[in-house]
Amino acid sequence: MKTHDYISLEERYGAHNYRPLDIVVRRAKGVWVTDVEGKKYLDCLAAYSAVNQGHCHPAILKAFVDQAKRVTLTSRAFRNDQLPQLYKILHDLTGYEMSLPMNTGVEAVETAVKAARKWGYTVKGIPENSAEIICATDNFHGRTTTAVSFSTEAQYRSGFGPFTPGFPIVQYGDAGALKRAINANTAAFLVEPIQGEAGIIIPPEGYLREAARLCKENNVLLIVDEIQSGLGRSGKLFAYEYENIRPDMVIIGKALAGGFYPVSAVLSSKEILGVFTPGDHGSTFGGNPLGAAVACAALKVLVKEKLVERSFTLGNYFKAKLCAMKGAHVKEVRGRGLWIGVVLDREARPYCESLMEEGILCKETHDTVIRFAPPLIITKKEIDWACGRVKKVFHSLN
Ligand code: IF1
Repeated sequence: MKTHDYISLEERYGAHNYRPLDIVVRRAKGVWVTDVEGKKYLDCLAAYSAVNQGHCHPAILKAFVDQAKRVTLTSRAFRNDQLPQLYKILHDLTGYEMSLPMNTGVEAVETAVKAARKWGYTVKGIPENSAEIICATDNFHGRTTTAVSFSTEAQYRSGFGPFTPGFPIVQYGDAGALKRAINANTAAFLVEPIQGEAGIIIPPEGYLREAARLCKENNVLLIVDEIQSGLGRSGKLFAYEYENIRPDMVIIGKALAGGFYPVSAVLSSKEILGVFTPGDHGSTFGGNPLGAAVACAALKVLVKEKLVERSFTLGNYFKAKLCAMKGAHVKEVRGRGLWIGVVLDREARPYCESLMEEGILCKETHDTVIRFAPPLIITKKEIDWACGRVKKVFHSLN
């Protein structure tokens, strides 16, 4: 079968909730992806940061295969020998006392929401059914009905109501707005330290620090969604480190299992995660031995290959080279680490299509932003190669 055969099958039998670029991937290794025609591409999306360690990383692959041969799923009705090791690695790496494993990112978001609400009722003393969790404009926390209940993007909500109540919205980046929204029923503030889907938006300097201070002052939990920004993408282990804060809860996912498996988690303290008692919350697959073994291996790769440091250094290098291409339609280049948004004064989709023709895979966000977020194992030489192609595309579309 050729590219168009796969596409027509997919269009005929699959729901149309995506409009992908017309490349059909057959295999991938490291930063390189090969389509069914045998053409090679440099991946500058890294599955929205789920493959920070690079595609099919050999060490993670080995852990995956070895564990798959032993035991894959026990359910949480029984214990398994991999999950405790994941707990320990997460604790040692992040300093958080405890964690709670889930599968997809949005499930971990839901977990954090439930923990914050229950903490609000049982610890803070908020009257029943009136806890509020403040969220920010232009947030992206996933696609469940609760997550879209606090979205401000019309398309993500339209047709999906009624919505879950209890999520007031404040302007992202405006600490004064947060201050005004906090009241006696506020259990938490949920925020992305850098907004990915909104277009790689870095909040004003001091915003997160002030938010953390306001939360502390008012006995409100600060929940940071690091599902996309975390685990090295921003050039730090967590993007919140840029403001030297310590959130009460951190939500991680995506790169936690290096793209092999959906593994997410909420990191927090004994006090906060201690609100859950047996039966309160759970998941058939959350904390399964296959996912836990893969996540352990993926975190070890992150440390061993110094991917956080690589992201910081190579991100600055890549960003500087892209900055030098500012011109007629390229208005701004922003980002942290290997997470870079190139802002155009027109539609980014044709640029992504031309880049694909040139062998570079990336994805537009919010119409006018091209995002570059390659696996963190990318080399300087590969960045140079990519920049040559990007320059050519920018010139040809001028
Ligand atoms: C899609 C975006 C990226 C996330 C943050 C939670 C989740 C995500 C900060 C939910 C997921 C996704 C999902 C994916 C596209 C992707 C995305 F453009 F939509 F925003 F990465 F930029 N918090 N992000 O970024 O995690 O449940 O999906 O595991 O197609 O919806 P999930």
